[in-house]
Amino acid sequence: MKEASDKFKMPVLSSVLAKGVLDDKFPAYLGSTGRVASKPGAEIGFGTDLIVWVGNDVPFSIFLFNKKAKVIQIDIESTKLGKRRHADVPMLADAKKALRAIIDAGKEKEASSFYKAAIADKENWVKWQDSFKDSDQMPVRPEPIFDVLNKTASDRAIFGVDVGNININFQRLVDMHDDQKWVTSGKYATMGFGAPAAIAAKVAFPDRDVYSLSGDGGFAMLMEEILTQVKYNLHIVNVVFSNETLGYIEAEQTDDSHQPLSGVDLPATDWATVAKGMGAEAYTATTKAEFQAAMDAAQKTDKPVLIDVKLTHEMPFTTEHMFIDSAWQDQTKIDEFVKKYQAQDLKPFSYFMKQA
Ligand SMILES: Cc1cc2nc3c(=O)[nH]c(=O)nc-3n(C[C@H](O)[C@H](O)[C@H](O)COP(=O)(O)OP(=O)(O)OC[C@H]3O[C@@H](n4cnc5c(N)ncnc54)[C@H](O)[C@@H]3O)c2cc1C
Ligand SMILES: Cc1ncc(C[n+]2csc(CCOP(=O)(O)OP(=O)(O)O)c2C)c(N)n1
Ligand SMILES: [Mg+2]
Repeated sequence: MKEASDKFKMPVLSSVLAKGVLDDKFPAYLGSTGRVASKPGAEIGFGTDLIVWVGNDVPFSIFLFNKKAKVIQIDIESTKLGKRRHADVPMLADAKKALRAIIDAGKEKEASSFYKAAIADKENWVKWQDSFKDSDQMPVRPEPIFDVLNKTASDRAIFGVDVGNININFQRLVDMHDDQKWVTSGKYATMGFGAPAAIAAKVAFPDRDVYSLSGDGGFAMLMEEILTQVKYNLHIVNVVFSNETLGYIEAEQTDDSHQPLSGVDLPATDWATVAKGMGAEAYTATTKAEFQAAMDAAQKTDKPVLIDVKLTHEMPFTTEHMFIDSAWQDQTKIDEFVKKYQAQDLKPFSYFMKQA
């Protein structure tokens, strides 16, 4: 994939589940598109006029890409060809072999304005995200927490990821590299998935460092799995992001259905006490420094560990309803959006196209 991207100067998007297919730091890898996505990923999906679709079965693809784009689709199962949207050139083939043949047959391309703009758009996005790494905003933002996690997790770490805003934050803020692995409940979106997934990972790979990452709602659904971790003496670090809401749904109610919030608030809960009651080691983190101290302590024990991060109630930047482009969007809405997400330093894709 990397070779194809380099040779033909094509930016790469992946499905959410394929995060890790390339190192996140590869400049032309823009992440995913949709709601669980990066800003450049979501923009490029709509900006492209050619998609080479490699082993991808994303259910809502039709909504995430330029409907007029031409599609070359490679899939190993014939039932997948044209399943999600029309394919102009369907190829029934193994992705690796097909890409190899395409790379060998094709001529190297010069970098187009589109390619250059995509890379600049990603740089702008990464820089913007990085600007919050040492934020002392209280309650803490996700960026400082993921900065510690990125620096602490080994090159062979495994992450069991729950369902909720953790999908968005994990997608954007974890720099997958080397032999790291991760899993979430893709098509079924089953909350409560994180802790049992981490147990499965630790049993299958006992010599690797394993993390479960969950929201407070998702963790509440299967928190008794801490008992299993204690019973079988599994050294798993369970991070619970407590924002006292079913945040992913709160954001949908605000942005999609524009309704008064309904049934999303969760009571403040002391997850560290809950976990200690079950026999795990547990910590509460309200700042980056406290999270770092808890992660350091977690490296020094063989027991299961829980870290309850008291996270901001602010929702992640939405890629589905962005108002950032004054060329065609209402300035009042842009001002409101930019203020809400502290997005003053983010520029729209059209800006980078003009520069390229
Ligand atoms: C809360 C939540 C929100 C989500 N939001 C998004 C979102 O915004 N955007 C998004 O992209 N996803 C999102 N997802 C994930 C989404 O629901 C799907 O699970 C995911 O996109 C499917 O990924 P996939 O197509 O790579 O994998 P799969 O569904 O496993 O499909 C793999 C495809 O590859 C083919 N294949 C396998 N092996 C080969 C081979 N050797 N050669 C060629 N073809 C092969 C298969 O036949 C199949 O068609 C979300 C999930 C959750 C939990
Ligand atoms: C079993 C189950 N019930 C409901 C949902 C719908 N749903 C998706 S995300 C979400 C909220 C997740 O809340 P939380 O775990 O607190 O994470 P947050 O988004 O607040 O970080 C809900 C209710 C689901 N995916 N699975
Ligand atoms: Mg929550």
